[in-house]
Order: sequence, then C-alpha cells, then structure tokens
Amino acid sequence: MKIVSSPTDLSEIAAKVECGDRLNYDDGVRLFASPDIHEIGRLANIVRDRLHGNAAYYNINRHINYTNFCVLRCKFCSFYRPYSAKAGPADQAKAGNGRSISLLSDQPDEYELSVDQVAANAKAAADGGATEVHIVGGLHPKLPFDYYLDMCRAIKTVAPRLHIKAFTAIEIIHFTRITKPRLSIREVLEQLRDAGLGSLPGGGAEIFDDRVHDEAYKNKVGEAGWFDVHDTAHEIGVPSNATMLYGHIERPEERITHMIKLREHQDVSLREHKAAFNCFIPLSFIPDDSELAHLPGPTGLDDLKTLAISRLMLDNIAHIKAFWIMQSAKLSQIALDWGVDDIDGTVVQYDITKREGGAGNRHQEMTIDQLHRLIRETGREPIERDTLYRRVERQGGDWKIVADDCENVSPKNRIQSV
Ligand code: V47
Repeated sequence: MKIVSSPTDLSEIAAKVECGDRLNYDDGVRLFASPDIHEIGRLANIVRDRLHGNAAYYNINRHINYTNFCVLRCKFCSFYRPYSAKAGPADQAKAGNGRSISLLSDQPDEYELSVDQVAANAKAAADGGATEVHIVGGLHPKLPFDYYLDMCRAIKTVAPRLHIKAFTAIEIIHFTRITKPRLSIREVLEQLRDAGLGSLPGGGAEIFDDRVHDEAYKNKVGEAGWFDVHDTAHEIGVPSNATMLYGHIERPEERITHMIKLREHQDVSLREHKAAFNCFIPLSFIPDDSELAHLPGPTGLDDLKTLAISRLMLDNIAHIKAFWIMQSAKLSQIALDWGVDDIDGTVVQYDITKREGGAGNRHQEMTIDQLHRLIRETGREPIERDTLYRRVERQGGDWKIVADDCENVSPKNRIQSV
C-alpha cells in the first residue's frame, strides 16, 4: 500500500534539509501551509548554524533618506509625497542649499536634503563609528543625475572609509531616464561606482509577480528592470542585497516564486559574475497611513515563518536579515533562532516606515549595547560586520576589518552555485 504523506507533513523536507538538498517550489508551498512553526524553525536553524555557527551579525550604520518626493504612487507606501511643480526645493538643492532641516529632529512633512546636508549627516555617522551609510529616497522629478554623483563624492571627501550602500534598482532606472542623452544601467552604475558607491541595497523588489505588481505598484519598474539592475551591478563587481515585501495582497505561493527567481539569478551571479547578493531581507508590510491601511499586515507567526522559509529556500544567499525597524526588535531577536543571522544595525533615522506612531519624529535608533543585549540573550555571539560581512574589530575610537575572516564570510566562499 502506498503511503501518501499529508500536505502538511514536513518529514520529506526535513530529510532534504539534513542532506543539504535544494528545496523546490512544492516544498516551499508546503512549508507555508504547515502550522508547525517549531519544526520550520528547527530546520531553518540547521541551515543557519551550518553557515554561521553561533555568530549573529549587526552593523554600525546610519540610514539617510534624501527626499520623500516621488513620482510614483505605490499603494503600500506611506513615505512618498507628490511633488508640486512650484518654485523650488530642487532649485535650492541644485544650488547646494536645500531646505534647512534639523537632521535628527522632526522633519517637515515633505522634504529633500541638499548634498551638503547628506554629507554632513554621513560625516556625523562616520564620526560616531559607523562603517556604512544606507541611502535611498523617492524618485524625485527634478533633481539631476549630478546630484547623486555629487552626493557620493561629497561623502567620500568627508568620510573616505564609509561604505556607501545606496539607491534601489528603481532609483537606478530613474537615473537612466533623467540623463540626456539617456545613460544605460551599466553607465549609471559605473559612474556611481567611480564616484564612491560601494553596493546596492535590496529595496524595490516587492513581489516578483505581475498580478501583485499591477494591483499594488502598477507604475513601478517590475521584475525585469529590478533584475537588470542587480545582474548588471554583479557583472561590474558591485555587490547588492535583495528584499521581499510580504504581508499585503500577495499569496504564499507568490512569495515562494519570488524566492526561487532570486535563487536562479544568484546561481548565475555566483557562477559567472564578479559579485552577487550578500543578503536577503524579508520586509514585513506596515500598513499604517498607506493606501492599503485597511489590511492587517503580517502577524508575528507569519514574520517568523517567512524569515525561516527564506533561509530554507535561499540556499545560495549567505545571510538572512531581520530588519528590526520592520519586524520589531523583539521579533528580530527571536528570529535569530528561526534562520536569521543578521539584525541590521544602529539605523538612527528611518523615514520610510515606523511601526508605532507613524507620523512625526522618525528617529529610530538602537545602541550597540542594545544590539549586543538582544543577541547575547539568545545565547549567540554578537559579531560586528561591515557591509560585505567582514568582521570589524574596534579599538578605542578606531576600527579595522579583520582580514582573515573576509574569505570565510563572502557569499562566494560560503555558498556554491548549484
Ligand atoms: O523599497 C515601503 C519597502 C523598502 C513599506 O538592503 C515597506 O540591507 C514595509 O529595502 N512596509 C526600503 N516595507 C527598505 C529596504 C531595506 C531595508 C533594510 C535593509 C536593506 C538592505 C534594505 O521598504 C522599499 C519597499 O520595498 N517598503 N513601504 C511599508 N509600508
């Protein structure tokens, strides 16, 4: 008699995970259908511990959102403000004289920062010990491409060691459209790299699915454009991250398809390109103040499950990050035992989302002591990393990269393409 396993039985998947075999689409769907959060966590942790042992990574960074003006109207987004074509902010910014905004206090509802303001903010980050600035903004209709090049150069002038992780794939494509004559994606990336850009963040991926795209972010560059940018970045040696925005109108099957598409591109990058995805960040949808505010957003169990399943499906991306700004500090801590090995960083100011009390002050910061406490309480070892997951060692006010670790933690060495 043939024994048919129940649709939620995870024993076959467990056997694959234990042998290090790749999971397929059906396995992913079955994991999402299973109520067994403990078994899912156990399996994700097998992979997590195999890759990273007891280490849990964090970094000292600062996020800078240079403008909330945006030509798009994505339904999930509460950050964007439409740009009115009156006199303006862009002209001031071009003159290097953007609105006078106190960098850590309440910002006006709509804003853009001048190059000098971004550079001052980056210098403050470097002076405070940061190794990275993470810079993204809305698609501003007026700022010229030179603004972004000048921004990178100005940061490198005032803080030469700071790694600039900046501009989502959507912004990169916007830059190709605002240049005259139009530059290609490769040309935009090369010019930014030569101006000091170190890597691309993972934002703007949302869900790689036409139905979800057309319903929730119709006018935004879709899957093909997003991959075009990241594949090109990898070709020219610029590493990047990848995200998935979950918990809105997508289905579990669409999350799995999203992960498999990323996995396929990563196989190619690891095999053929100079760089690859460093890390995957599932972003928990925060509905407040968006056009999708009527939706409940993901529950804690859904957050945990999604992070753990990401670890299981993405066998060729070295790191899975819980972004505490979105999943909360408390859930990110628990997620360190559900497949996650990284909880991002000190952040300081984050304008795109806020879990509680959406409007007003967006100062959102964790101190190093708080990050250490979260990690240590789980029994794991806090490891400060730089953007490329190299170990950072500190002495007094100074820091250095521990070279020996570099080879072990880069995705190319930890992870083989399949
Ligand atoms: O591109 C927008 C998403 C992204 C909402 O690369 C929302 O290391 C939840 O990409 N609820 C920006 N998410 C954040 C991002 C990121 C964050 C941390 C680390 C890294 C990295 C990348 O946030 C956007 C969009 O996909 N987003 N609105 C919202 N209401």
